Amino acid sequence: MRSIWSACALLPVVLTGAVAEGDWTSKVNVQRNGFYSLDVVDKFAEATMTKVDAYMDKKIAAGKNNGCTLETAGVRREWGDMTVEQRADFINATLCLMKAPSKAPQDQFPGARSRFDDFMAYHLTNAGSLHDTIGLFPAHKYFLLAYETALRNECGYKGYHPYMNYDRYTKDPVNSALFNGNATSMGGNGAPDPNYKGLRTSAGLMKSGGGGGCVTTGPFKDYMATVGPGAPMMPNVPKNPLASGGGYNPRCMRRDVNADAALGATADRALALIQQSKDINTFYNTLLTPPRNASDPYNWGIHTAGHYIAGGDPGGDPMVSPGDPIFYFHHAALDRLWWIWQMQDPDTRVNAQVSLGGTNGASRKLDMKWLTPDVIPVLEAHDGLGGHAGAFCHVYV
Ligand SMILES: *[C@@H]1O[C@H](CO)[C@@H](O)[C@H](O)[C@H]1NC(C)=O
Ligand SMILES: *[C@@H]1O[C@H](CO)[C@@H](O)[C@H](O)[C@H]1NC(C)=O
Ligand SMILES: *[C@@H]1O[C@H](CO)[C@@H](O)[C@H](O)[C@H]1NC(C)=O
Ligand SMILES: [Cu+2]
Repeated sequence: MRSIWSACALLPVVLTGAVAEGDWTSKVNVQRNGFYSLDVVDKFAEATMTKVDAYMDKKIAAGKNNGCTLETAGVRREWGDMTVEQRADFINATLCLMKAPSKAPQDQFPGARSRFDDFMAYHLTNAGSLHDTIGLFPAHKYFLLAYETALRNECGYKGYHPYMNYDRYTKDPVNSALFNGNATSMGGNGAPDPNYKGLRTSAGLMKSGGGGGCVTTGPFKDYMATVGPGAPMMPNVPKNPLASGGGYNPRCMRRDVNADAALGATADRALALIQQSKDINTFYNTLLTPPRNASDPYNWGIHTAGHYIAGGDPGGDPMVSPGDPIFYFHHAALDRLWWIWQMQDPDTRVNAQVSLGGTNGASRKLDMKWLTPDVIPVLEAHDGLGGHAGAFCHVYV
């Protein structure tokens, strides 16, 4: 079913009656915010859903879907497509996680004071395996699932994790539903920090968007980042009392909401990444480090671009970036792009592993320690529709 919630949410469903067989929109609840028109990736993703539907029919017939169907799959939506009430529920669950007790080993991470902090602590100490060629996509998929599961099981959240469509934040991000700083946003820009001039990247300087200081508006204005820094990208981030970075280092959350960053992750770029990457190595390389192009001022690569749409500390620190809840919106967005890429040719692409640098992925296991009990073979986290006995069962719309 499709509904434009800004108009009249459930009416069309009641009135439509019979839906054509094989029509995926009868299986997945699509909500769109009329404020945003569909971009080229949204349209491509909708067209891909027909393939996904056929793929799932085959998988179900072969008894390999582990109970996952399009009807039961969790729906991960763009923040702007969620209703204001859904956003409020999500924010409440995030605030709950920020108060829930830590399960990380306190001798190693005296700085981890909450369940939210646990994810920062894990990312800090496992950055290598989370980001190498074999790990990047599946390990972040599992990390996101663990986080979403904590929101649901430990904080009563009924929905699924939102993602951000970068393209919606290229023009006026500080006035968007995501960053406008009101009570149902994910918090505003940081206060201006004259010492923050921007970020040096291999593609040139990403100029400051005018923030860089503490976030003072929205639901997370009182939140304090605790562990880290690990590799700070901002001036004047206080040092952690422990060399490991795991000590207690309470500091405000800083951000630089940056449209120039978002311009490196436009829908055109994302579509080109999906359509022009014929194999997973190309997809990985282009996502992380696109070919140098001196006439392109925003050639950051979509991965870097997404991280610096909010940047700051801890969000812009590659070791402790999950300390800004916006981290998960970015990694859900990357997971969406990977999934759309896989679904163009699921038989060969779902299990395709990056094979650069000689790391052997066949035996890799994902062990998220205090985040989630199950240690799983890495390939189970390649399959978003049935992997790990059906624990992975999501669609992005
Ligand atoms: C969020 O939590 C606050 C305080 O705990 C509560 O007043 C409010 O009703 C909750 N909002 C939603 C949408 O559940
Ligand atoms: C926050 O801003 C968004 C976007 O303008 C709006 O849809 C939403 O209703 C606002 N929330 C509150 C609590 O005012
Ligand atoms: C380089 O960037 C320019 C400006 O954005 C663009 O028009 C051109 O197509 C790019 N070249 C390549 C090879 O991607
Ligand atoms: Cu990461």
